[in-house]
Amino acid sequence: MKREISIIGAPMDLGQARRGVDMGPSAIRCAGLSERLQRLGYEVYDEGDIEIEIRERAKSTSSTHLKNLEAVAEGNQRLCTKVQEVISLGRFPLVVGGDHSIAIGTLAGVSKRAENLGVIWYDAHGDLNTAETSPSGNIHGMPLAVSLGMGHPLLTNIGGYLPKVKPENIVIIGARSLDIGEKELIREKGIRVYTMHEIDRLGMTKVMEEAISYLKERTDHVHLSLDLDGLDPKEAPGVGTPVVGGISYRESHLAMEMLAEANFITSAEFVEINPILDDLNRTAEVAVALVGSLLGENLLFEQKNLLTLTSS
Ligand code: B3U
Ligand code: MN
Ligand code: MN
Repeated sequence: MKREISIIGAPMDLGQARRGVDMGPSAIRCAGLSERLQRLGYEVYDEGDIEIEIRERAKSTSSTHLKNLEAVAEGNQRLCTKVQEVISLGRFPLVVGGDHSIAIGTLAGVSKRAENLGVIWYDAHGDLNTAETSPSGNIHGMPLAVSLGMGHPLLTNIGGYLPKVKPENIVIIGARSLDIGEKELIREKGIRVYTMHEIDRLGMTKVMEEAISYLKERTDHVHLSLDLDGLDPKEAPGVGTPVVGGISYRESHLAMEMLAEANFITSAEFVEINPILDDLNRTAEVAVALVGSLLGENLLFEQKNLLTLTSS
């Protein structure tokens, strides 16, 4: 049984305004990502970083208020191609960012093989803005809407088809900063959301049990898109848009361990790690620890089998 993982770095910072998140892939490598996975017994291939234009050269030429639109679209097209290549080799794509606009390319890459792609969006935000509803023009606040087929065609058409995901196949976990337009879209499309209120009320165990059984019923592949700002900024301070009152480190590990036990995640990305804003390299270290749990560290401890990472 193949247990191969490809790490793909996406040093994207053009989807938002703060400097430094392009160093996320480097920070997460420094925190020992590949060694951690090797220790779990996986065959790890580091694919290096995809090419992203630097901010100084990424002038937006079109009339839109979406910041760095063309350069964000080009980088995401390259990411999509890379993810598809990795999948065709039978490997698990693990994308490390970079701001959350890279989910546009990752989802375009992973959804091609799926009839019904499921997405777990672990985030303080909904990332469901369109050009019309975005308060900032920052594309990192839009990738989930783009994946639903809503937004600028340069973004929605990446990979050559749309939409990438159906609203009923999405579960958002950890939301606590949703814009008005995002709330309307969530209601209109019937997107399942577990806000901090539900996490407090039900507990993470119940939230994950529900999310897992909901997605198991209706999807054939499930992608985890984990924005480190889903966690509380006390525990993951190195993010560009921290929001107080977040998911704890322990709840996050529990969530990842439950996903490992369910053995149905077929791709993942960890985004928004900004080492310039971090407390030493703590947030990248948290990310690496969570990747370990997602990929079965606790199962090994309990002497169960390592995940198969079937890609079919
Ligand atoms: N919803 C706001 C803020 C935001 C979204 N994602 C992040 N921040 N990280 C926006 O700009 O769309
Ligand atoms: Mn996000
Ligand atoms: Mn966020």
